[in-house]
Amino acid sequence: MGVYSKLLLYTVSLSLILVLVYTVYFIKYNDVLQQLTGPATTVKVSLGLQTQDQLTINQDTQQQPLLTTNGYISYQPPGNGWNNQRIVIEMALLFAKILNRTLIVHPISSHSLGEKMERELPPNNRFGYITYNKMAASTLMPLSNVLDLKLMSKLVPVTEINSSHSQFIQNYFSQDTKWRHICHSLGYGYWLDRRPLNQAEVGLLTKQIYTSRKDWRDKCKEEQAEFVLQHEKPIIRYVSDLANDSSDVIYFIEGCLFGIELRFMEYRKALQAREWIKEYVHYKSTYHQLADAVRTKLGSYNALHVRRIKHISGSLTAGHWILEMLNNDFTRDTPIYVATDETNLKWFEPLTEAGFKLYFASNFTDFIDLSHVHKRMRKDVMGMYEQIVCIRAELFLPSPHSTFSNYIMRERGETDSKNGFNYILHHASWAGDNI
Ligand SMILES: Nc1nc2c(ncn2[C@@H]2O[C@H](COP(=O)(O)OP(=O)(O)O)[C@@H](O)[C@H]2O)c(=O)[nH]1
Ligand SMILES: [Mg+2]
Repeated sequence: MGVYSKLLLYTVSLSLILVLVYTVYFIKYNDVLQQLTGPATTVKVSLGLQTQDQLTINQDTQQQPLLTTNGYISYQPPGNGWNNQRIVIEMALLFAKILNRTLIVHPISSHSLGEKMERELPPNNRFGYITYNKMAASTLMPLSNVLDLKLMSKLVPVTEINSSHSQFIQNYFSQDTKWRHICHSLGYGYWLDRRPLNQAEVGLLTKQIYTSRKDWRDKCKEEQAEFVLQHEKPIIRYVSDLANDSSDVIYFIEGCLFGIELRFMEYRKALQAREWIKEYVHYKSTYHQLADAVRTKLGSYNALHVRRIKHISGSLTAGHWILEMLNNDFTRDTPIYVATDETNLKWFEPLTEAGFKLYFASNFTDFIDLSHVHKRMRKDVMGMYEQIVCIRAELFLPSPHSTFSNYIMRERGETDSKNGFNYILHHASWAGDNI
């Protein structure tokens, strides 16, 4: 081989190696590259978080142009049970969508660990969000392990935080970033999507019914004076007032997005908000595993959610559940899946003695492997699987006042009562329903 041929061969080989190295590098760091080229650069500021703390879930850049957003929306997670945390995420998603901001989501925490930590706090400081802030990242679970964030990011750009909340807060305080803190509680009022535009809408506004939740007044204390000054008339805050807010981050403090009501002036907008939640907040497909196994093993089945521990439904007797089942067409020859937080399954013996065939998560342990889940999170995660079992049952009976049950009912397509506390199933409602 001549000198020139050798040189040509070397050059071609070198180019091939360079292309290979670049491809490997590109695949490996694609996330980081996307983060640099994604919404984080289209918003006004970068939060400057470390890449290991933050994961940006971008839209599919091939199919859709990147959204340009006005900044970020985030929230103090409320701690407590998973469904309390889910509701906060859903509300933050609506705010992000309406205000065209990027949503920053946080990991989820264990209910039982939160309760244990709460007992160690002074009695006047026992809030889920305070325990949440004390939790190490190792006990928290990334939200992307639970919800399909790729799907959610088709509605708004989503940035996922995987650090502890105190780390997140520490990072942002070190940044030269403008934050707006908001606290608004159902104890003092509600949210409306915008201010009235005409007389008819002013009329609609003045007729609004609002029942203050006194038990929510331990949050957003600074609203108290305003509430008293306006003779306990509800404080209405308007989402549209935030549209021109120049803050880089709008942050809901004290876990206050839990329990809020967001009312819409127009019916079609309320419906749309509900559709956004229905379409873009989904469990990851793996969470259907238990429901598939239950269906294969039991065929057609009915389901109960029996909430027992430290909950108002815990006072319901076994006799109550038997009566409820009889009054709601549950038959003795249709198997019944019981989702419950009760660990003493002997409690259900009267139901079995009454002739009902009951099945529990413990009958399906072969189908679910939770060994990779933090011990403290296992009950919460099992509950997620069980919610889907209940959603897919023929008939379902809920525990009253449980956000766990309410989610199941909402996903089964049940509707709210017209008046009263219709935020129970849907936190987004139409102002016309509230008169
Ligand atoms: N595995 C399982 N856990 C449950 C069940 N019901 C309640 N839990 C546990 O109790 C917590 C309930 O909190 P949450 O989901 O906010 O619902 P709520 O308190 O009933 O409104 C969950 O996070 C679970 O840890 C259930 O049927 N199965
Ligand atoms: Mg709860």
